[in-house]
Amino acid sequence: MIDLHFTGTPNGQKISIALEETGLPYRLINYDIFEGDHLTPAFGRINPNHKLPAIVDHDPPFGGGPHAVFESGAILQYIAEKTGRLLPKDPRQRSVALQWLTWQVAGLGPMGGQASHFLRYAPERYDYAIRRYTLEMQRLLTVLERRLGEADYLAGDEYSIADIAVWPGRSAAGVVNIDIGQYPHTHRRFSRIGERPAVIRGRDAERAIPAKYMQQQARLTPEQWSNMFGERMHTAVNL
Ligand SMILES: N[C@@H](CCC(=O)N[C@@H](CS)C(=O)NCC(=O)O)C(=O)O
Repeated sequence: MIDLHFTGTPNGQKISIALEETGLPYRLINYDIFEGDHLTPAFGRINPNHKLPAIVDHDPPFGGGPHAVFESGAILQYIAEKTGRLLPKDPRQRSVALQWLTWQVAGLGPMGGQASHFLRYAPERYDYAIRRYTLEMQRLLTVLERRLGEADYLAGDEYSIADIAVWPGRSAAGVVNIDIGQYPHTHRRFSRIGERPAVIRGRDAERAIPAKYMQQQARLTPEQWSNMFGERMHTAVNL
């Protein structure tokens, strides 16, 4: 059994989708990050970085007791290696899959996060930051569009953890004023992925993104802001 420490965001849905896709049994443990559920010392022992998602595998393939994994890219790779699925066996395609996975977790994800922060959460308006991160996101989406214009999936012929890493972000694009419809290959490939039963289950019910995380202009109390970006988040790593 795997414990999935989760909040309903694109990063969280990457893992619920991968678990649904592979059929590994898991228990969903839902956190409210506005309320600071992720700042406890107990969660810090699972993820020293105090961010979601994280998993604890109570039956890791290498034995030795429960194993915790944090960072969505590392979790996806762990699930793929544990099950022998969602990563091509062919070494060349496997390398391509890991390149796109890394591109998402190191590029598209963080740039989208910063665009979202400056557009939706910053207490003041910083035009330079909004322009910088929005333009960088558009550039990255153009890179994605070119790839999906030449291949069915990011790794080539096979659906992999690279697609699972990229796909959930499409729901967040709207909140940073980006219309995925402007990227026709991406839109077409994403629509097909969205029809997969495991993808539908992986973002259903308690795995859905709560409306309060999707507000165009987030309204947080001072305590909620502190949990996400301020003193409470910063002191949690010292507890
Ligand atoms: N690089 C991390 C990012 C994790 C992350 O930023 N998680 C967000 C939710 S999507 C979070 O926990 N935010 C809570 C906070 O920053 O206080 C990953 O890919 O797992």
